[in-house]
Amino acid sequence: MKAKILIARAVFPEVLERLSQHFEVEANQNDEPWSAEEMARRLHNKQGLFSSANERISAELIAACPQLKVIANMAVGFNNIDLEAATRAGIMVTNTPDVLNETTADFAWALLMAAARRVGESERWLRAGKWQRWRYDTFLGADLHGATLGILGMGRIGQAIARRSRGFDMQVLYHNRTRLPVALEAAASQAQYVGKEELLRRADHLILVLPYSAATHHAIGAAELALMKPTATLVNIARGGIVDDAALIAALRQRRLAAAGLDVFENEPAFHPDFLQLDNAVLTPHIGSASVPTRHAMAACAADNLIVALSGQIPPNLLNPQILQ
Ligand code: 8YV
Repeated sequence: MKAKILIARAVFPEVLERLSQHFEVEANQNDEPWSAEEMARRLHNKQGLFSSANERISAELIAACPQLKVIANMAVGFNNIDLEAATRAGIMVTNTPDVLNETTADFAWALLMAAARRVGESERWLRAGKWQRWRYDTFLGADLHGATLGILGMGRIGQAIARRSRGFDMQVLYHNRTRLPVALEAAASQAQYVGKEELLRRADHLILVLPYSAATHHAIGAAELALMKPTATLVNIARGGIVDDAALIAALRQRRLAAAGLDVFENEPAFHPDFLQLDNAVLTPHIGSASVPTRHAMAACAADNLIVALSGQIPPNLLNPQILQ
């Protein structure tokens, strides 16, 4: 008898087809928003869940689904899942690391360049028909080449971002929970480990790539923003909640910070409306991993994890191996 799975969100047709060969599937190809109750009702007789990072998999939901064995999250981040509750319930949880490193690093650079060189703002101005004549001081921005790049959170995506800085002759500083081995620092464009305060003070451009947890909530708030250079650019491609958005809006409005490139927001997609008033913020709707090959790779990776785990084997990207003991 085939195991039963729930796919919480719309997926590529080939993923649905592949999963249907292995499982009895309840899908959501219309991408309907489900309340927590609806999710619990649909999941309670299922052994597997294919989720995105947008579904809250709480301890209550887990308790309401005693047959659940595997949660395969199609994201590298898994702060949407109560991992401890899943582990206590003996549920395997998997994510999709590595396949998105390079694409997400590319996008961090896209946001950094757009924010520092005022691409969004100048394009809106051009489209509004305001380009009448050249002026020496039109849309002057900050240079990237030769500048100091700060990276907060130096995991695999952070290192991929650092590698790209070579072409811009940048000095790379980073802060992380733990210092990288020297060989990895060398590969990451000779990145230099510094304390968080020093990073904030010295970076000409700062990119946030750390995972979200209670410990990193508002890691960048008013006090941290006050340490940054007024000419600096801040980029967040990690998670909403790492930055105190109200404090960032105040800093951008008062030009205590030159610019920001933001792909993630507190309470997204219902982000703080005041961002829309800020010309010096480049805003994108959480698309860091959204290239055609990478989204296909992420979906295939999550499907692999689910198929392997429900066949009784250890899936490649198991986040809670302690449940195997
Ligand atoms: C996902 C992400 O697209 O992988 C992550 O952690 O933030 C993105 O790549 C998004 O979370 C949807 O699952």
